[in-house]
Amino acid sequence: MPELSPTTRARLEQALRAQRIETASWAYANSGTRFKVFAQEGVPRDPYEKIADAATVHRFTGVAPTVALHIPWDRVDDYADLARHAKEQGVALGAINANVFQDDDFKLGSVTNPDTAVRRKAVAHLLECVDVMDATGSRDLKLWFSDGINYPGQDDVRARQDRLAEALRETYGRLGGDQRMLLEYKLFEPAFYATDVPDWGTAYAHCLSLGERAQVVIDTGHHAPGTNIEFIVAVLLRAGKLGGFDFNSRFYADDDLMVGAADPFQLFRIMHEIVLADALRPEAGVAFMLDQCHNIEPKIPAVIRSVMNVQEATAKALLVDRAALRAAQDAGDVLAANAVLMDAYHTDVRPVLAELRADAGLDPDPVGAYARSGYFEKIRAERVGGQQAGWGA
Ligand code: RM4
Ligand code: MN
Repeated sequence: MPELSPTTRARLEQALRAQRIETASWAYANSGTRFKVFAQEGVPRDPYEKIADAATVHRFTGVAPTVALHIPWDRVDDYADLARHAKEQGVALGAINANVFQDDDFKLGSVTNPDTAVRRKAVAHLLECVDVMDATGSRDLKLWFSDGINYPGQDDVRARQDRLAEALRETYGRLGGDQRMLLEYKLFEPAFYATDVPDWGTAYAHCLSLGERAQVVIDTGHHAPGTNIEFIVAVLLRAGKLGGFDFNSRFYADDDLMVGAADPFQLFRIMHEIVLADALRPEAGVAFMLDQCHNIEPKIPAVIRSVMNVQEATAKALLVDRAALRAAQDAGDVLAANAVLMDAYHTDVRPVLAELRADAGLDPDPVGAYARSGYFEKIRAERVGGQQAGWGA
């Protein structure tokens, strides 16, 4: 890597120290495909143990101080106690993810179901999630709906949008203080013909009519192949409607693989838009969350690796020479402008990231440090008996 100027190094250091990446409780649990869940040793048996694993990731990376919960997977009797446990472990509870996709009643939809009683049940769950947020001190309610239809004519598409709008409005009205609603979209699956929130445009339209604290969340795995996700990032940032990301990578569908594994260049292009809009700062309100499942690889080191992948893409985006880029763009110099971006992308930022970690009192090699720490041996020995956590599909 070429020697960085002291100003560039300082800029990198400041931005990367401030960056926050939220991990997901379900990433530490057993997961799989509809064909098989391969259980792993040492997997948490309850939300308390998931939080301990998330705290371990934070201990080695220094930039993952919150963990998202999924309700009911992480249901406990006393959420304030869970928040206290998190604090003791050195982390805090992050976004609360609602789950209205695993109940028989929701076969034909949750908040868009034609049956009023089912819709009430779905909304009651969303409101329960806001109660959880009150107890945990979480800022964000993250909503993903599996709702949709499999066959043309199965239900009235516009009526379903009306029902969705009504449910969102009631839930939005229940938010207090600085709590936010993050609405996620997904092209297809489990609904195959028409999903009720299939794309950023639909999510954006609902958020726009709800108000300021309703924002769109981009799950990077939820698009058609070839979708220009960074364009969506730029448009939502411009509109002040980008609430956050669910990061992961995909080769084919919603693969939920480690972020930056399938397409690190795409992750760089996304982070470039973030840096251009000065939206990396936590105050900008863009939540950087991981939404991944580690089906065949060991989970904790996979989450550590994912956090590092986001940091690497961010560091490269921070290295883009913005003055040179602007000059080339203004001059209409297509090749020079593209070269500025590619120069940054091709820079090996791993050495500087290792240095910055060492400066911050961390081990420069988080994956190695985790392996040497004995944490896995400890949880493997301790977590025997009981029921391993899983996502219960
Ligand atoms: C969904 C969506 C949600 C996540 C669940 C596990 O596809 O991405 O964000 O909570 O999966
Ligand atoms: Mn997601």
